[in-house]
Amino acid sequence: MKESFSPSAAPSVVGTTLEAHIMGGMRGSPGATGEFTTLLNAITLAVRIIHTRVRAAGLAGMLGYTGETNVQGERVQKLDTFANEVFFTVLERSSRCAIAVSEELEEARVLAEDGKYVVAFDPLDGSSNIDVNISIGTIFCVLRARDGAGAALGALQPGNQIVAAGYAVYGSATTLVLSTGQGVHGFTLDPGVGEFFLSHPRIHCPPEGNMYSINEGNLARWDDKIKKWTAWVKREDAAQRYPYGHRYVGSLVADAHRTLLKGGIFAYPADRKNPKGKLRLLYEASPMAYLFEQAGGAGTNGVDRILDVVPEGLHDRTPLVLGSQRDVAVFRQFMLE
Ligand code: AFP
Repeated sequence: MKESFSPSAAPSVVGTTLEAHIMGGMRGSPGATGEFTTLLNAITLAVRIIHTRVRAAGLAGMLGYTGETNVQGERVQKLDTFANEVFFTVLERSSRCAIAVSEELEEARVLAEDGKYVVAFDPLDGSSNIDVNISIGTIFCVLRARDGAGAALGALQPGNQIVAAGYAVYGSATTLVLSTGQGVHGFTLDPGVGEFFLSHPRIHCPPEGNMYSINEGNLARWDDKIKKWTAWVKREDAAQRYPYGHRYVGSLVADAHRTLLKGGIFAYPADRKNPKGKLRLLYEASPMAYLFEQAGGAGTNGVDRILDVVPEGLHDRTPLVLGSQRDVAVFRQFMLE
């Protein structure tokens, strides 16, 4: 006799989509209106569109510079402009985003007067790596809009107010790592289907690692504390698993993603050239620190928790240290000596 097919009993051949995951998280939340889900779906649509263009950039004449310089004083890539426009368009069409802040624009933009959320994003991080086919990414965070606050003021919130954050890595695969405050989950894009499927459930940053990630070309500009710390992680001490291996891509998403999954430490400290650090608080450091904390790791400016730093300006910079609890704590000890 043939066994009858029972869908619920059979192991699923279809993975969990990102959309189903987001909706599952919202189901049963008191006061959930679906607006947050709509906003996150809009962001993931932007990521899928950027993914498609990044993959075909060399064929579509999308490599190279536009000839312009952005608010950071950096040369703008054609793909930077494209990714920025995609983000603004999908956020505006979602009607859920009150204020949007982008790395590419000096001012915050009001998109929907009655939107409930603020979104801060770096549409294409690591873009100087585009032309040489190295991993790049998108970083974002979502905050609640504040009643009566103007565009810029409404966005100047510390990371401890974040309600969701994530990043996409456009690498050998496109992976979206997301947290809505209930742990961190990774989704990999199936390009044939055009959907993200859950590939890294409940990401946990190991309590310690054996890799450090820093631009050592800046050594001459560092203060002695950073020099001593790098000498420490490079010393020979097999019992303590030193020296650490060195890895540095130069795309925050790629360096952070590896550190999140494998443990260890990523650091972009202040130096003589960048006395306040190089990375941006609102749309690079805060979302990453939120994800590391949600995954059991840590995110600091070397001494203090990044999530407690209140931005004074939309494009504030900060030193940034991300990684395993123990490795970030050791770094802090060196800074406090
Ligand atoms: P680009 O977007 O100009 O490539 O800068 C990337 C970045 O903001 C961040 O993604 C990297 O972690 C960091 O700069 C790398 O900076 P260095 O090239 O100074 O190491």
